[in-house]
Amino acid sequence: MTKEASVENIQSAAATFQEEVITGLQERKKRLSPKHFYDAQGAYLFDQITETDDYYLTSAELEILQHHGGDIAEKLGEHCRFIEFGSGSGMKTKYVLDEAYNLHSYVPIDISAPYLSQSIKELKQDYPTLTIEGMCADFTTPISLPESAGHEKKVVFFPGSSFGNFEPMEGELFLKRTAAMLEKGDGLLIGIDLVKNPDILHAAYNDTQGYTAAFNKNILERINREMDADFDLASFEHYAFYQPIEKRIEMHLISQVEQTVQVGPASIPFKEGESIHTENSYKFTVHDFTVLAAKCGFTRDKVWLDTNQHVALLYFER
Ligand code: AVJ
Repeated sequence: MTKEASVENIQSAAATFQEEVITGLQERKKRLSPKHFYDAQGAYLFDQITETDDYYLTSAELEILQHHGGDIAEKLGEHCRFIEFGSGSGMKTKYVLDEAYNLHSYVPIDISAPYLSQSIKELKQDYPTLTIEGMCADFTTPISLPESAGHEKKVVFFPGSSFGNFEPMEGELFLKRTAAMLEKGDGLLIGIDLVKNPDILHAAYNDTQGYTAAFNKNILERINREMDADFDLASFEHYAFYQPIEKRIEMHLISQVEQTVQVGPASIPFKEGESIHTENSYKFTVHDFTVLAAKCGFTRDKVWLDTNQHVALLYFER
């Protein structure tokens, strides 16, 4: 990650953040994008969530990476450019990096600059000979990868069910764009959360330690910190539930009172009980996801499940 590039990215990201926040809060159904959860505090709270017993997603995917690291490395082959979207703490990647033979390079891409530089620093210590080309970017918009002179096989890694944050149309667009970034024979290694008993889903997004609630509310704290805003945190409540028709967890922040909140130049009125919709987290069946990916140019090659069959890691060939 070059210095100039990161500073530029951060400044334009700040402008986009403010614009998107105000636009979303002025809509009839108020909403904020879940990609804005991840400032330093949000990234920290998300890591706390992943360590709770209720939030099975991370441990289940780690189990798959631990048990099948060798098989996964075999799919990458030798001299692969391993590109990760939403690399976050980079914790999971180690399981793949440990098994991979002779990677050409690792390209972590994340929207959170502090998260990204921290994980690059740690990975450089653990893998001193590995070429790491970090990019601070929002992969929900079209991005171009750092140039490479060679013709290495590329594998895009999109773990952690981050794909679940896309609306159906966005997800399709993302898969089509990813396919366009790749050539025939390249790969996509993607983690999805599976449709399951709603009680398990409900518990995962309402953890008993309250980290998910704090994570959800942090988006308001972030707005207060970074914009001239006066959200009263105590007057908003975390509300998360499974919606089985759309097969998604919805997260909301519900205003407990009628109030007006100042957000930069905008006055945002709330009725008692009014919601800010902060996240959708879609769940899939292996079959449905495979059909979707096929429509976007990917052929499924391999499915790995955890022992509880809560999540799936899928390998597709372009
Ligand atoms: C990072 C999008 C996969 O949807 O489970 C965790 C985010 N939200 N708890 C998810 C999240 C509430 C997470 N993803």
